Amino acid sequence: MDLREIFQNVVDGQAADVEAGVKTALAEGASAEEILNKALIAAMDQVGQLFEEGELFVPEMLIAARAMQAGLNHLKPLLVQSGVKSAGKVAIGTVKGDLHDIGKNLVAMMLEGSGFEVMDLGVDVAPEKFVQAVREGAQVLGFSALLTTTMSNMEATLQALKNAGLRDQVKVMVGGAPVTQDYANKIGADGFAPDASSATRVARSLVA
Ligand code: B1M
Repeated sequence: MDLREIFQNVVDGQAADVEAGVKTALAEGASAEEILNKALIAAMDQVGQLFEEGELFVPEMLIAARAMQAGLNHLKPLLVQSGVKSAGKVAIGTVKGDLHDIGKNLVAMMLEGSGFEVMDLGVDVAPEKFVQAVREGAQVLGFSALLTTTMSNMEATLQALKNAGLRDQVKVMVGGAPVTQDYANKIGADGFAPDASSATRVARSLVA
């Protein structure tokens, strides 16, 4: 099985072919780590690149992310077994009061595809739930918000981290359509990402 075939099927969003390709590659002796790095992660990097260049759009990126996920599902148990080092632990959620989760899910999938261990806290996430995630070992928290009315809950969550004495133990990345770098600076977040592909780069830099 040529790993380039799996790579291309991820880019093209062909989930069933990715799944079949991963199974064949494993049966033929390729290691889970090799498939992850040379096919799945490489393909998602390519998808992110094409998105930034305006060659791919959000629906295609979602479809590619799902195709990658289909392959990843077969590798996960093997990766845990072979002890592949996680890129870091990220807890991500849409902040309190906000039910939009498509962008957050996309960011979570891209992070997972880049080797992060992702705790998805869901939507309408109360500050205390983010605080708890830090206690459970999250190194990076990801706050997503799609409404101008819920963005302020990012600041409230940062305050909850300070109140719990945990602000220094975790990096905070924020994003979502109304969120900007200026806003991230204003509330004292550690990073901002305008889209899912840059979110993986920002998360990598935050744990580096
Ligand atoms: Co809502 N909605 N919505 N909505 N909705 C918007 C956001 C809105 C802009 C529509 C509009 O008026 N033009 C508007 C917000 C206005 C504002 O605040 N300025 C709005 C409104 C008003 C509302 C309601 C209040 C409507 C009502 O009930 N009167 C209501 C609020 C409900 C609530 O949350 N409490 C509501 C409800 C809903 C639905 C439930 C129907 C549905 C959500 C379904 C779901 O998510 N499961 C929905 C939808 C679909 C939208 C639009 C149409 C699409 C959002 C989306 O999924 N985009 C949206 C209009 C629009 O954006 N065109 C709209 C695609 C997604 C891939 O992009 O989420 O931006 P996005 O994510 C990007 C980046 O932002 C970034 O990466 C992603 C991928 O590149 N990103 C991060 C996101 N999170 C990140 C986190 C990071 C880093 C990057 O780090 C942690």
